[in-house]
Amino acid sequence: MNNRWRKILSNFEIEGTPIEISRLGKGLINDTYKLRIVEPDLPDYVVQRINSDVFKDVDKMQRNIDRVTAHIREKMFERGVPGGPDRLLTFVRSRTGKSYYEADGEFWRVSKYIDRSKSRDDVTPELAYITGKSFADFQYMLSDLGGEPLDETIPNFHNIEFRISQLREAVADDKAGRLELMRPLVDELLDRADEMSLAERLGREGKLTKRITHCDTKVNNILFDEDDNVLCVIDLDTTMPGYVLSDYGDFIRSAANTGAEDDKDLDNVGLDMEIFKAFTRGYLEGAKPFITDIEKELLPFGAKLLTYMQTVRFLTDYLNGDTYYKINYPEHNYDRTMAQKRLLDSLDAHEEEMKEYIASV
Ligand code: ADP
Ligand code: GN1
Ligand code: MG
Repeated sequence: MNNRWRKILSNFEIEGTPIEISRLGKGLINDTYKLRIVEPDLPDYVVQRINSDVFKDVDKMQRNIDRVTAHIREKMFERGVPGGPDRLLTFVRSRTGKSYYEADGEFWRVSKYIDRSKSRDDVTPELAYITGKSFADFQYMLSDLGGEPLDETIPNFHNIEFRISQLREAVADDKAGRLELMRPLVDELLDRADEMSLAERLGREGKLTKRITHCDTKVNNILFDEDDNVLCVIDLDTTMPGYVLSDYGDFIRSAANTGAEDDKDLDNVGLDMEIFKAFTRGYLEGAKPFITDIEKELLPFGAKLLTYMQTVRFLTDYLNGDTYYKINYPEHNYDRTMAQKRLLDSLDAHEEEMKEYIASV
């Protein structure tokens, strides 16, 4: 462990002797590490450098997260859920008493590593079912969070009208000189702008209400134990007011794909109906206490919307010259864009089948 790490860690109330730090996860925004502690009876830690270009007000974000975790802790206590701290993110206080520390313009936070946890990038139908229940239950537990509404940690994060306006700007600027090749796709996506703005319109008309949503319901934001039980929902940075369509749709987008998010072989990519069905069944079971008819009816639209939105976001970043998402090679955002678009085509093709299934549950 070098001096730079020692200095960062010295700002947090860490128990035990840090020995080794190693990279963790595949997130596209923050940098995540595992910190190993020498003493075997003490927990390890997760150390993260928060991307403050993306999360511009870290203090507000951490206050959101503190409120969310405190509320869920209370719910678990009321329910008598065993396991306590193993079942919820626990952030370590820094010297300032807050759950993060700013040093040299960098923002850091530390949480307890959840012991014997596994995360996955793909799921079986059984896991999709319990994941659906867990994300719905996460929304349910937060449905009676009192006080001021949570802060939008990224303003307009899942507002498709805003994302479309960002694409239009990227097209106008063509900063990376990549527009010519992408023009047909840009036109095809922009032609669907109205169709995809349905939720925002319904929101304005008062027909669809915002709840507290996680807004990053990728499979790797759930931790499982060695028997494949769900331990906890993690990565709470974007937990904020939103439509349930966000959480439902982002899971289908990220997990019910027969290929990878950045698959170069587009023939691998398509909707996995088994995962779709299992997740939907779990989600609807967990959401029973609160979901309205219109929300339920809009779920297939949510799956399309989040996939469309991610296509727009990857394409925007590609046109801007890769300034937002981490990339592993120069054309990475191109591959991501094309793979998301292929998934969107597949969702379009399965629309009736999705609707029929949801109506039957
Ligand atoms: P990001 O996706 O922004 O990089 P996450 O908070 O999702 O950050 O963490 C990345 C990965 O690190 C997760 O997918 C999970 O594998 C692992 N991880 C994160 N927090 C914990 C934790 N408290 N205990 C165990 N593993 C964790
Ligand atoms: C980012 O870094 P990660 O995996 O938590 C992004 C999500 C995207 C996702 C695409 C703050 O999430 O919105 O859906 O990449 N997070 C942010 O894989 O933009
Ligand atoms: Mg994550």
